[in-house]
Amino acid sequence: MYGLDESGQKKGLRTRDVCCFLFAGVLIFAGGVVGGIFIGIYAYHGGPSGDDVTVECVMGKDGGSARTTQQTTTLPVHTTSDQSADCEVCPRRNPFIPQTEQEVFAPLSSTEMKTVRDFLISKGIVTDVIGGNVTFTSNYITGIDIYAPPKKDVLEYKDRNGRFPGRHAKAVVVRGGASPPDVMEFIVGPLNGATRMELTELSSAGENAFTARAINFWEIAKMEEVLKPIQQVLEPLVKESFDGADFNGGELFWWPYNGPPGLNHDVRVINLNALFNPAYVSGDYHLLDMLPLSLDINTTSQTPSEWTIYNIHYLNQGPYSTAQELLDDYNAGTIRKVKLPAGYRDTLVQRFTVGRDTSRRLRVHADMPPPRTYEPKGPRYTIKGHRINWMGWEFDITTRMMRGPALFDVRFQNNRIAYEISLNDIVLQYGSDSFERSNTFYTDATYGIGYYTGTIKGVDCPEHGTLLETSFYDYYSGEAVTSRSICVFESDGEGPAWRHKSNSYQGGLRDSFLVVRIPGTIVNYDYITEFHFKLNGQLQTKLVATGHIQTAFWDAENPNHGNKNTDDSPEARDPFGFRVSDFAQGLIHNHLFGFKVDMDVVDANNSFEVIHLKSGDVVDAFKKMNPTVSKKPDYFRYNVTQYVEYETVQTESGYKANPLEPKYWTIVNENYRNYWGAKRGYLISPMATSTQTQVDSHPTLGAVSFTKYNCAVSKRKESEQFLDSLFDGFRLDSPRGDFSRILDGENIVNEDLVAWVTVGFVHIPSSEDVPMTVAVETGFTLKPYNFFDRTEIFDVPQTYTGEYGLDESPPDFRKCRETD
Ligand SMILES: *[C@@H]1O[C@H](CO)[C@@H](O)[C@H](O)[C@H]1NC(C)=O
Ligand SMILES: *[C@@H]1O[C@H](CO)[C@@H](O)[C@H](O)[C@H]1NC(C)=O
Ligand SMILES: *[C@@H]1O[C@H](CO)[C@@H](O)[C@H](O)[C@H]1NC(C)=O
Ligand SMILES: *[C@@H]1O[C@H](CO)[C@@H](O)[C@H](O)[C@H]1NC(C)=O
Ligand SMILES: [Cu+2]
Repeated sequence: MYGLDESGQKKGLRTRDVCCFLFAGVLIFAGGVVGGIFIGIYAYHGGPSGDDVTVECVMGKDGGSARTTQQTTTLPVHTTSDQSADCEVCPRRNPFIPQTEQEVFAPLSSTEMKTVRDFLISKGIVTDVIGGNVTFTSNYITGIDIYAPPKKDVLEYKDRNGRFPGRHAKAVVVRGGASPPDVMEFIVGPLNGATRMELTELSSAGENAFTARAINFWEIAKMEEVLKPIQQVLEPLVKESFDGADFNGGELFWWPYNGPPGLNHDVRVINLNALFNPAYVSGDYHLLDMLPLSLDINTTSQTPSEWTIYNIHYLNQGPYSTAQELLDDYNAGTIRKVKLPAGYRDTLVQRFTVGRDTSRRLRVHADMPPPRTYEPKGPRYTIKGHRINWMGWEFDITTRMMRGPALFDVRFQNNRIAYEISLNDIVLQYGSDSFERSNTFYTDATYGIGYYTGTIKGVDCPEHGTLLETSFYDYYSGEAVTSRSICVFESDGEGPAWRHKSNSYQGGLRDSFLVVRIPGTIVNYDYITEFHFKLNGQLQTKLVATGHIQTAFWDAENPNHGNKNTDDSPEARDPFGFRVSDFAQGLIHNHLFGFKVDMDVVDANNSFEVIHLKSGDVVDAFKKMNPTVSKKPDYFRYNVTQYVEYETVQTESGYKANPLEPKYWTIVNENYRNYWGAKRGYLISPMATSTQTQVDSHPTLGAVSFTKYNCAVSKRKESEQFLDSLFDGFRLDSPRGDFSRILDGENIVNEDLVAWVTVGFVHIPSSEDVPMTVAVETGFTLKPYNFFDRTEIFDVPQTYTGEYGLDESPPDFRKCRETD
């Protein structure tokens, strides 16, 4: 297609550089002559800034001939880019269907959040104080989310044309003015005004202590104030140690989100860690330059003047109860010191910047646009509010600021598969050889997972995607923040969903699937939640992590590193990870993502069947099904075989993924059988995943005990809405959301079941995590398992030629220009 200039003359293969020539040469062998010429011409032109050549839909008015040209001619055609502008823009079918009735699950609107806030004010639960006027004795809202009404009411409405159950909200309220002060969650609803709004308390007064609330910036601002005298005392130390930087000069900052260093729920002790953070002025935290100065601050009292500061550590040396004691030792030279080189601070921005490295030459052809996909006839999905229909699939999508994205009422081919598939929490547990980072622990739902603020154009969502609205409550302004952060698009699988090529026929189906993607940021990390709806009834839920890692100060002289003359490179690593920069170590940690998967296979009357994959004695293979088989049948050549054992799990149970003992976790409905008599079911299949790798005695495990299982199944209850509590991260010694409250031995045969699925990965950062961790993913797939009578994919046009069937090709289309 490329290779001739306007006069029809073949361009010579001239090279700008040897590298490019060699690359072209390789491609000539690999890709054939056309590819080679293409590369040659490209090299000659020096990229697309030269004459653009294209054959893309030359004949705009008559798509047919453009198609013929592309398919039949091997002769390169040269047109100008102006001609491609002539060609028609792809028709954009409007996916939206007018939304007439209210939705149960869609994210709350700004008006609804205002309704909730006004209502809580009118009830005297909070005051209308906001922003800078909030104090530690204020009662105020920190979060408002859409809340699902009782399932039976929703099903009555959705399945049997019953009454609209109303839209409901859940509010998280910090009650500094209560006695005792506490944190509470309230349900408010219905918001639609049909009946009187009601208030339901999810906990009793005082049940969730005030000390269990999330850290917010009022507390941070007060801590910064209280720290001023200490900063004053330490000025000579920090200036000498940290390349002349000083807190008071605005060059040093404190990182407040290390998690709770104390186990005691009665007190609130926050660990602060000094860091360089030039981005602080814009409210960002860059955690690649943590410094070895740290302290604990007891913020239990509601009167900041009563806060105490202690456990001051410098290079792991301490604890000092006052800054002066540390300074005295420092000045006396009785402790180890660190001295960053002069000019180090000038390199900070360059250390975390992810702007392109302009000192590097671009890779060959990197200035050409990469491949892209488009929809020749517009989207094949329709959207009504937040309910989406695509190729037999139908579901509601929503997001919640505390817990993140959720699907509700998921159906395929008119069968309900799941009532809810929702992210519930993201857990991170770190390890470090430092006072300040060894305790780092997060349950992200404590702070909120779903603060979505829109997509990055050109990165998050393909141009043909459709964006849907999300919302969260901004407790500083007291108002909702809405953004279009849910990206819906059809993806070209670019390969076979299935294929077969035999002597008598060949056929296949080029895969395509629907993606719902919600990208978000939680301080340093970015988490992208994705749902992939497949043509054959599979539904994949994925969590993708990218962003900046958290580090600890790399202390090159750390005495715990031992003998440097060993071959264990103690100058580059210690038991908690690798050095990744001059003074930074990437810390070992895990990411665990907990989901609620409320399966309704056909209906809500389900059982959990585990299929155990076994290998062993032939007689054993028969034992469970038929105990009378006592001798290996003669027709078995070997006395060992692989086989399966079916187990209907009787009571609530949890399992770990273990490749050495493979299991199929299936949710089945014994009242509905496929044509062959098997219980219709769905399989819960984790992607590559880690498990909870901490020993059970790890102090954080009580707060996140759900992570002990990759798949746990319980009987569904309205009172068991989420897999953990928002507040346990701050009361490690007495968690109230322990998973044993859910797995408490109830019958799970022929019941409404919830599978609590936890997947994740262990992260031992390496130098390639700086400055940016490139996307890693995990997740799980729900797969039809005896749900249909045969492969559920032959009701879409496919490619087929040969005997036994109808010759067919995918739907025809006119070449067109991608929608702008
Ligand atoms: C705080 O309250 C004062 C007095 O009511 C008001 O003028 C001011 O705007 C408030 N500030 C904020 C940030 O809400
Ligand atoms: C923290 O402060 C509270 C209240 O001021 C006090 O009762 C408690 O003993 C302190 N705890 C520690 C560990 O300092
Ligand atoms: C299978 O047979 C072999 C030889 O006959 C014997 O050594 C072995 O123990 C048998 N294995 C089992 C699982 O029965
Ligand atoms: C669920 O199915 C079982 C087995 O058919 C039946 O006995 C039971 O009544 C059903 N439960 C409900 C709530 O429909
Ligand atoms: Cu990580």
